Amino acid sequence: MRCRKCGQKAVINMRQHRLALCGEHYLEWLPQQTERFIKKYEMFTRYERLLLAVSGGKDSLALWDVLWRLGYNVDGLYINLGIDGSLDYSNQSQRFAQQFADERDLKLINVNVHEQYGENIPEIAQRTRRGQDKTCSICGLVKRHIFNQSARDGNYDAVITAHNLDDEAAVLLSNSLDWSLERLGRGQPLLPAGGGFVRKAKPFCRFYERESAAYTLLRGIPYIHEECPYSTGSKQLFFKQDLNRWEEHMPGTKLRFYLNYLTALEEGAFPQRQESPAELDQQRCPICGQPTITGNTCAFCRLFEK
Ligand code: Q46
Ligand code: ZN
Ligand code: ZN
Repeated sequence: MRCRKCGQKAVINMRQHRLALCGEHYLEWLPQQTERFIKKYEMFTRYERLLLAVSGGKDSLALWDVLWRLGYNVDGLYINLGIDGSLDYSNQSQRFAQQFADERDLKLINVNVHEQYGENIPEIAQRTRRGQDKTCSICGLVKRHIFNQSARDGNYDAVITAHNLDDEAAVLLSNSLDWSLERLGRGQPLLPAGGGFVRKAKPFCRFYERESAAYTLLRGIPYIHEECPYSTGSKQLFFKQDLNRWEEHMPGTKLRFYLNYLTALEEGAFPQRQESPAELDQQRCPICGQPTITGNTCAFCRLFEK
């Protein structure tokens, strides 16, 4: 397989685009495409302050590297969840994130869930006696809360996550199987700010997982290779494996599934929230001040009330 641009040996073949590239041209292509998506979905500009959720894994470090090289003003946020497993998972991933930031003189904000709230994720899950998928839903809730809070405290213009196409397609499949119209109504690559929520963007949403992994490897960025021990056997992983099987036989399936969904979203196929920003502003948690759907104590504060 040869690089389409220079004819040298290709290191990656993206069958969904019918495009093979050598290392040098791939390292040019991925940032160019990222810039294209940022502009297409009007995510953010170089004049804004951005906060990126950094996990120490390949996607978030690749995205941080790309945004930094493209000249965006982006700080990182690492949330130490207190997940140890056999590999001291959280502390190890924090070290990779910190090393990345130090080497480029970038700012990384560290939040330790146990130090801040008195319990880490496995302890909360144990106290509330949740199963594995529920541990992930608690973890997601805690991460979203801290992420939004940190962005508001630091006056950031937008928060960024490194969700890739495999993540988005798996969530889409899960929500489609559940016919969860409310969730299907908010799967855009850009969610505007409103009612106490900071603008949220996903610049990697159109890249396959193997593409961000290839970028990290070609750039020689050290990252945590182990997956979180709670991800094994999760529903999300199950959907990803199925989608990969379909992709193998029908290249482009994941991309088509996601892009056609975005078109359907734009055409109004799913209900959008009707409240105005002013109405949403009324709906704040009396304990933490963050937005809630009901206007009562938010799910995060309820988790710690119990
Ligand atoms: S970190 Fe948290 Fe993930 Fe681990 S506990 Fe589940 S949600 S799998 S992205
Ligand atoms: Zn080339
Ligand atoms: Zn609250």
